[in-house]
Amino acid sequence: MTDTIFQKIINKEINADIIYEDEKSLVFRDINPVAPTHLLIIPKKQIEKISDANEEDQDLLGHLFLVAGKVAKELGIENAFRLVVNNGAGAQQTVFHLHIHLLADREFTWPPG
Ligand code: DGP
Repeated sequence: MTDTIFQKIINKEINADIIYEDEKSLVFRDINPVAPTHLLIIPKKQIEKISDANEEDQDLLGHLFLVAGKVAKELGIENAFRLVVNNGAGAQQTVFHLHIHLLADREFTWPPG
């Protein structure tokens, strides 16, 4: 399996604006932001998409959400942010390493586009 661009960021083979890192996860700014604050929260474990996760990933997936809340607090955006996970090409997933988009600092509408 060839490494995705996110695996290269995890391996520090290419640069990213890293906001947070621990043994299980990494958070960095999206290179193509759709909001003034647009972060990507990723597991270091290679999981292509959320529908490929299984029971053994339960703690890891919970961890990613806790990291989202923690980083949001650190940035002072904890009262208004949106988390998005695109699953599969039909849902606009382009990088096949599971990631949660964290968007903030703009107006949001519902339903999302
Ligand atoms: P998605 O469409 O859900 O697969 O989102 C992938 C996101 O990854 C997209 O918003 C752009 C971002 N992205 C792609 N390549 C890079 C990169 O090399 N660096 C960073 N920081 N973000 C990237």
